Amino acid sequence: MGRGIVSQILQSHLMEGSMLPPDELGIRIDQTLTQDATGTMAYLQFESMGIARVATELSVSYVDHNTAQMGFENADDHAYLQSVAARFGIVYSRAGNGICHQVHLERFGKPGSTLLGSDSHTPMGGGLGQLAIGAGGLDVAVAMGGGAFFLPAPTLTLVRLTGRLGGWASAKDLALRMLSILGTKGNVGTIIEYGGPGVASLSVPERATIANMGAELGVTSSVFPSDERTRRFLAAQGREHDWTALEAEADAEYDRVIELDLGELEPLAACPHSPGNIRSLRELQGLKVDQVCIGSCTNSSLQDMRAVAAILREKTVHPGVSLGIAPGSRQVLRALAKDGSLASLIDSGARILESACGFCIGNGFSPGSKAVSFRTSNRNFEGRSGTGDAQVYLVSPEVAALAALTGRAPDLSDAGLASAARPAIAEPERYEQDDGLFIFPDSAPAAPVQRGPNIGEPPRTQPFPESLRGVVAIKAGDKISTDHIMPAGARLKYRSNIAAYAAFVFEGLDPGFSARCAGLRDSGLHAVVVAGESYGQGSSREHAAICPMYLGVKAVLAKSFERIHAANLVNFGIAPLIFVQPNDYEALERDEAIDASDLRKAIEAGRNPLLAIGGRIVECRLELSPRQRLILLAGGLLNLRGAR
Ligand code: MIC
Ligand code: SF4
Repeated sequence: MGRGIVSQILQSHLMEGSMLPPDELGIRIDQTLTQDATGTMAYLQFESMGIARVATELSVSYVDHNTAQMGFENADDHAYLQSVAARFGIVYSRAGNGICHQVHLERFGKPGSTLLGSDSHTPMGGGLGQLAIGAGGLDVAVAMGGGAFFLPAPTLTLVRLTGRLGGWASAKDLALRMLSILGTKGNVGTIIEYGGPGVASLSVPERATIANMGAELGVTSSVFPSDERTRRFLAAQGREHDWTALEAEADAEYDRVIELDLGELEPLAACPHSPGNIRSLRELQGLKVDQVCIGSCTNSSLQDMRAVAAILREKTVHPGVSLGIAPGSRQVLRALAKDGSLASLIDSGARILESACGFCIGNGFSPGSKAVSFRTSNRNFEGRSGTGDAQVYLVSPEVAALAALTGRAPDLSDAGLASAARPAIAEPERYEQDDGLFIFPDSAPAAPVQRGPNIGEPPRTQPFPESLRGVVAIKAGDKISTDHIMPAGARLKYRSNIAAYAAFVFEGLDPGFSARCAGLRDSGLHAVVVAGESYGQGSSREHAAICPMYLGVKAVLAKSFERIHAANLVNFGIAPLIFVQPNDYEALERDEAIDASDLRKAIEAGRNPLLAIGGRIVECRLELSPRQRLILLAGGLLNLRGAR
C-alpha cells in the first residue's frame, strides 16, 4: 500500500510508538515557534527544565500578539523573550516583523519537516508541505529540549481537488467550504491531506490560507504536497535550497476521501458566532456593514493585500464603514510601500494597522455595539472582537474590500461585479527580503535573562489527590472556546502573571467563577467544570488550563473536548472526563457536590471513573494514553519531568 504525504512525514520522524490505532506516536520536531502571548510561559517552563540550549534545528520566538503595550507588561515580556532567546539559541523576531505564521512561511518553513508551535494556527505551514501542529506551550518547551511530541495515531482524510477557482471565489472560500462540510466538531485526531489536479492551480499563500483554517475544523493539521509552485515560492523567497518534492505515492490509502471541484466554489461567509456557521454571501445581500478588518494570519499575504489594493484603487471607503488593514508581515508591508499599493490603500481612507494580530484577538479595533464587522480572520466567537454583541462575519479579502466600498454585503450579481472576477494577482518572481528585525542567536550578546515585575514563576500543583471531593463550579454549554475560558483582548497583558490572570477565568460567562473557586479551596473542596460538546475549542493557550489549575479545578466533565485543550488540561493535572451518557449532563446543576473518590484509582487502572452526584452514579470516560495517565497522576508534566 502506498503512503500519502502525511504518512511519509510521520514515518520519517517517528521516535516512539506506532501509526496503528490505538497507539500514540512520538515524533521528532524539527522546528518550533512561539508567540509572545504563549511564549513567556513556554520559556519559563523551558528554563525550569534546566536544559542548556534548544535541541531543534530551528526555534523561533515571535512577538506579534501583545504589541498594544498599554502599560509596562508587554514590553517587559518582550525584553524577557529577547534575552531568553539569546541565552538558549533561539531566533527572535522583534515586534513589527509580522504575524508568526506569515513570517514563518516566508522565511523558515520547509517541506517535509515537522513544526510545533504554541499557537493553534501553526498548521498554516502545511501550505508549504510541512507537517505543522499547534500545541500548548509546555509541549513546545519539551520539543525544544529534544523531547518527542505525542499525538494519537491519526485518521487520514484526503481532500481531492479538481478544477480551478473562478469568478469571485478565493482560497478563503475553500477554507469556509471545508467548514460547511466537516463542521467545527468531531474532527479531533484527523489530519487532512490535500491532493488531486486542482492543487497545482493554488499558490503557496492560498494553500496556507486553507491550511490555516484547518484549525477551525479542529483537525490536527492540514498538509499540501510540495510541488513546482512550492519550489517557485521558496525560490522567490531566496530559499530554493529548502525545497524538496513531496507527493503521495501511487495507491496511497486514506480513511476518508472528499472530492471538491474548485470551479464550483462561490463566495461564502462564516456568520456570527461560529466559524462553522457558513452561508452563501448571496443570502447576506443588503446587510449593512459598519466595520471591515482585513489581515490576520489567515489572509494577510502580499497576494491578498494586492488584491485588496486593486479593488480599492481610486475609490473611497463608504462613509459608514471604518476600514482597518493589517498587512501580515514587514515583508508584505515593504512590498506594498514600494509598488504603490500602500498609497492606494491610504488614499481610499483605510486605516493602516500594525503588522500584528491586533483586531483578530480583540486587541484594539473593537466594533461598536451591535455593529456588523466583516473580517478576513479565522474566528468569530462571541465577544472575541472585544465587543460582546458585535456581529462578526468571516469573509475573503476581496469580499471585505467590496463591502468597505459599499457599506453593505456586496451583491455579486450586480452588473459591474457579475461581469468581473476577483483581481488576478501574479505571484512575485522575487520577494524582497530584509531580515533586519530578526535577531539570530549567534549574533545576540549573551546577557542575563530579564524578568519584569509582572513575570511570575510557572505555577505547579500537587499530585492528583487520593480522594477528590468536588463541587460543580460552573455549568457551561456547547462549544466553549478558550476565549470564553481565558479572555484575551484587554486581558492579554496578564499572560505572564497567572495569579493576576486567574481572576478572569470565565469572565464573560460567569464573573463570580474565580471567587467561587477560592471559596471552595478554602473549604478543602475542588472545583469541577461541567460543559457540553467541543469544550476548549479555538486557541492553544495553555492559560485556559493553568489558570483553572491555579484556582483548584481538578476535573472538567464534558460531552467532548478539543485536542489541544484536552492535552493542556492533562499537562496541568486536570482530568478531562467525558460523559459516557451525554444525558447525564442535563441532570447536573451548579453547586452540586461530586464525590469523586474513585477517580485516582480509575486513572491508575485505566478504567472508566464513576462519580457519585446527588444520589446518582455518573460514569465517565478518560481518553488518555498510558503516558498521559502518568502525567495526570503526577499533577502535571512539569512534576513528572522532575523539573527544578
Ligand atoms: C488565537 O488566535 O486565539 C491566538 C491568540 O493566536 C491563540 C494563542 C493565544 O491565545 O495566545 C491560538 O490560536 O492558539
Ligand atoms: Fe494572531 Fe489571529 Fe492568527 Fe491567532 S488567529 S495567530 S490572534 S492573527
